[in-house]
Amino acid sequence: MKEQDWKKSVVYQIYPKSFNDTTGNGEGDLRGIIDKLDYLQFLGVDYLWLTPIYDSPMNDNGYDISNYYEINEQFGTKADLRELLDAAHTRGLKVILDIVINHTSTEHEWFKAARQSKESPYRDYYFFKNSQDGPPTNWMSKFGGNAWQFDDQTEEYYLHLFDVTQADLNWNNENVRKALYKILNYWIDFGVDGFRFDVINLISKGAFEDSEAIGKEFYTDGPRVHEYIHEMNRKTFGDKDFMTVGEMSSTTIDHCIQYTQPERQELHSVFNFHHLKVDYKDGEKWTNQKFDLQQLKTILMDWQTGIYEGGGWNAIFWCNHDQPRVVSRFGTDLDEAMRKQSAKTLAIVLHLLQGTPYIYQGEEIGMTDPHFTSIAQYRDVESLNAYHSLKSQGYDEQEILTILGQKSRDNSRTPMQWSADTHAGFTTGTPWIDVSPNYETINVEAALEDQNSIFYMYKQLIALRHTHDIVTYGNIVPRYMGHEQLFVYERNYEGQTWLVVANMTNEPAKLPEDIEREGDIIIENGTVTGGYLEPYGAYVLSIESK
Ligand code: TEU
Repeated sequence: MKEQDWKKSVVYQIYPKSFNDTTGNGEGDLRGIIDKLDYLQFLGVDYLWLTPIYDSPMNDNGYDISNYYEINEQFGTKADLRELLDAAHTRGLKVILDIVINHTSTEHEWFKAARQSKESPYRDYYFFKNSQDGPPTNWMSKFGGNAWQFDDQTEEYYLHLFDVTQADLNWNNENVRKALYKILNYWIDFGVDGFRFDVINLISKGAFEDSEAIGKEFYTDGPRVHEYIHEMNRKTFGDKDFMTVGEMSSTTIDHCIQYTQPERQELHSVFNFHHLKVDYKDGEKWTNQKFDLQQLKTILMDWQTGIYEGGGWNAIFWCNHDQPRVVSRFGTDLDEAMRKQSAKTLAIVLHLLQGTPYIYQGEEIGMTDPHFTSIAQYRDVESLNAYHSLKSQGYDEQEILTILGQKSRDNSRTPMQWSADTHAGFTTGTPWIDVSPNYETINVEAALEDQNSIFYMYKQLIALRHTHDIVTYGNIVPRYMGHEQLFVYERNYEGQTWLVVANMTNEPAKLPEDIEREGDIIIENGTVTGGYLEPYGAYVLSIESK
């Protein structure tokens, strides 16, 4: 395994269910990942993050774990995972497992025991509360509805911040923490190289009181969250050659500095999602609104400068398995030439930022939203709940499909497009979710054959991070933040300056009179004519430091 500073690494996220199927059952599997390791090594990434592959009833596609020690047979076996780890390590790739320890499936043995009786030793593993006049609090689940479910076996409510089949664990109970650390150490001893911690900033619940909103203030970055994460660090991965990233729901820059300052021994890096809510109308996800570029630039730069100056570490990303495809969201997929141009510019803007970049499967070939036309094509529990909620609010079918078409998590969960063969070469069976109809032109095979493809832009950007310390260690200076089309920033390191200039719109953008135009060209994606940078054009210059 190549030894290199994890801060110079790039992570590739795999959603195994949609990556590559080798059994013909229409769902991706671990052996399918093994078959594509040469492709991932050629792309140049360093880590592979697999979303959950443990035993699960799959109500939330694996984020509802029923046994942390077993691999869901739909993905394969522990022997397959062992072979995957060995084959990845042989190629200099490392593997991160997704670990969901804010909640378990209600099919987990702990929960089944807990709901048997109020005297169960597992009762206090969860939040069961007696309440005579309805749910204990008015908190809302992130998947819709109240966050408390009445359990008629013992006539009490239990807390579920997500789906009703995902019961929140009580981290205040030391036995819960000990049992979870045992799980982490099992997978560390198995040989994995890192963890992605699902909604880890929600594990410390404070008071249980009614909220003016949906209740986030009582459990987001909760009162003991840093204490718990530090303890987890010390009891499991802290002193190992291991990389961790925490998914932080609705968090703050200050907390993320605390989560990632090395001396605090908590996590290596964190994801936040504020930049991916700039197309939410009045903060509401299930709306159809064009994104606000100024907001996007401001949020990204606030987090870049804030975390950098605070000595923390960002995970930087456009897409994941919960988000729409970035080229459809912040670029354009309406015109083939502009799809390629905008996808490359989005890659340039992200990969030259400070932090660890994440590439979500298919992003490297500019996969788009599938633009489903029927609710029957959707699979995601969050999206189906939203459909019924919007229906009950009186929205008509087409309005709802437009909103889902823009925001649904299924947008990124359609099968990986490997070739122009049937089902995009993903499966010889019937895929669990429809393949995007553009697979015959947008696929890995075509991308590898086209030296000007989006794929080779990603490959070039990954290589730049590996070979130029300025990308990893440079500071970041926002420029021309008021420009309505351009996204411009500098990176500075040891007397060197890189200037990133990107036109984030489908119209030519007038360059500021005083912007630097002379320098060594690092990347060129588009031309400047008469002082205008072409639509979705971008360039990166190495210029004299001021
Ligand atoms: O997602 C956390 C989360 O807040 C999600 O609701 C996500 O931000 C939202 O869907 C975006 O609109 C994590 C996992 O990534 C997600 O797949 C799981 O469903 C969720 O936790 C529960 O485990």
